[in-house]
Amino acid sequence: MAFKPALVVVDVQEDFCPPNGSLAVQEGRDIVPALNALLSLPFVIKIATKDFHPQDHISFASNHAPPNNKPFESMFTIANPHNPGETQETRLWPDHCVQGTKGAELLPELDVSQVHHIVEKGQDRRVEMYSAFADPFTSPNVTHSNLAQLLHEKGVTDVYIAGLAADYCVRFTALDARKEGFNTWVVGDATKAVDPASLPDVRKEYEKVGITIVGKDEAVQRLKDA
Ligand code: VGL
Ligand code: ZN
Repeated sequence: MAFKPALVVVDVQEDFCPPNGSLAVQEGRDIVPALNALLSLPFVIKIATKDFHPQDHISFASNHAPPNNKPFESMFTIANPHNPGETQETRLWPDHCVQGTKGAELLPELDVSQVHHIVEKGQDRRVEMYSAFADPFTSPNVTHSNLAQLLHEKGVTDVYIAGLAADYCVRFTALDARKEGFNTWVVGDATKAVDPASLPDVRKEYEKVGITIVGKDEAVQRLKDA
């Protein structure tokens, strides 16, 4: 059986990390040593993703009218711009990862010299896009990145996913990797969650679709043995 593994490091950006991130995930910075260990390995392709929003992005609470514009709390129904009958209930956030700002930058301690491609996502102001592959709409899909193409072109069989945040962008990137047909592995101890209490449900979701959570040591060993 061929084993052609890819690594996708999701959204390891200043705005998702202490001490200054607007949407800081607790201990978000602490996963960098694990990520750098993964980045040192001979994956067929290593990709870093960036949440990369325009200032008028629909997911920013600041772009909505009160009273339903509380960051982290308010929900908003986004309609597919091509099909108002298809809707997505989504959470509103503080402004984050705005194109051209410090908050959108990858952490300087992340070993970007090992990264082959950077995939930017969330540029379309009209839709939320947690997944590094595509927005969540299907009838029709509104926008997608070149990630699926990059992975398929390289003949990738297995996708290892780590980074931020375990319950949002890592989760939806993993679900889409599985839908693309890849053996999908989430490196659990190289992620952190916005809401750690949600992780049992995320694990159940992974189990249902055949995504496996692995430890970083296990992932490192698999790559070394390959
Ligand atoms: C993310 C919330 C909003 C993430 C991105 O990278 O997990 N979370 N935008
Ligand atoms: Zn975002």
